[in-house]
Amino acid sequence: MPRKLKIGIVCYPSQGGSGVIATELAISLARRGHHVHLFSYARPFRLSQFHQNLLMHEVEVAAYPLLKYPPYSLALATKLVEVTKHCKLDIIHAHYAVPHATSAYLARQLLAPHVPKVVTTLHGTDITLVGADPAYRPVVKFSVEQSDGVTAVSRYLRRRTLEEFDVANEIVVIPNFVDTERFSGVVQACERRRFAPNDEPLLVHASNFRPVKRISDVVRIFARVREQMPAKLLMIGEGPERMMAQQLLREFKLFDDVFFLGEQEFPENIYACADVFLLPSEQESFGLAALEAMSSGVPVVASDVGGLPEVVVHGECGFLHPVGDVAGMAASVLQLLRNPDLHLRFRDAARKRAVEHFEQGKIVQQYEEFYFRVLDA
Ligand code: GMT
Repeated sequence: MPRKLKIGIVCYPSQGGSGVIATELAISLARRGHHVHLFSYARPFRLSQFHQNLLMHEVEVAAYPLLKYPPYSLALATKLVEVTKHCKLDIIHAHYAVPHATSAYLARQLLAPHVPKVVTTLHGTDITLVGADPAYRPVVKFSVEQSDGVTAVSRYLRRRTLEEFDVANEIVVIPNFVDTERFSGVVQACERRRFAPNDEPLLVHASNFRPVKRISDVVRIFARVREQMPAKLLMIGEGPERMMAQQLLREFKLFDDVFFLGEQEFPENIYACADVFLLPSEQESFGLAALEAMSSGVPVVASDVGGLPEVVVHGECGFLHPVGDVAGMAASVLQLLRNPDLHLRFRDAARKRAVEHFEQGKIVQQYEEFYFRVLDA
């Protein structure tokens, strides 16, 4: 009888990669027979139906006039204590260190001596941006070091964490994953004609439209491609830079060639129609959206930063260029669109790499084995 655990998973509910990974991990673990409890301030974006063995605990923050910023991390710690006591959780798995790792530490202190093990998964900006901020840095370092197990989503992020924080504990790399059956590139609902009435090539981008994603580069790459050939651009996601992107497209007189689709619950239906995925980020510890596109058979043109070279193999399933190299990225897009044989080879290679290295079942197994290792330590 395989060992079954009682696991708490903490995450942000947003569409961002860390919330997606945490939710898909919770669903997979529940399907494997573990009892899983998800903690967040709202129902996670990817938790769209009931799953056996999976319970959602919404953290409510009590407001009070004196408190300008209601302390979510304290309310989360309280919820973790309450559920752990009642359900005897074996593990609390915090996704994104800020503030989840700190709340998990606090909960474990309150639960002594019957304590769960705390696992923290580092996702990227919790180390490189937010965590590195002097306002949070010492507490993030402490919380990571107090974790019973620490994972990072890429070798790059493990390296950055050791460099920036000089943490004493071992950091195990467990990469992000993708459901390669769901993101297969073959779906009924592909509506290519709706976006490309004359069968124009379709470029796609997906992100939280924050400055780190360099949305203006996405627009500039598209503008250079459009100078050379017809094409359409699909923009998936929402965020602070959407208005800037729309304004820039009007200046380029390209607004009619772009579809802003907002947050998409089933991005696989969009990727199945796409020809190239663009991700010219300033920083990217992994780039989950690029992996989902690759699994759908879409070659990726991105920046050669962070963990992206661990996901996209340059010249095989996409092209990587220095941050800001809009001309180089546009040239790579045109090379793919003008050479059907090359494009087909890249499509096959992208799908093959996603299946062989990042398939959901294989990676979830690594998390399971890591839990057992932490519990038996
Ligand atoms: O930090 C963000 O911008 C959001 C964060 C998230 O919660 O999605 O993204 C990070 O985690 C993802 C999932 O592991 C990674 O795929 C992203 O590369 C990473 N973002 C950055 O490193 C900028």
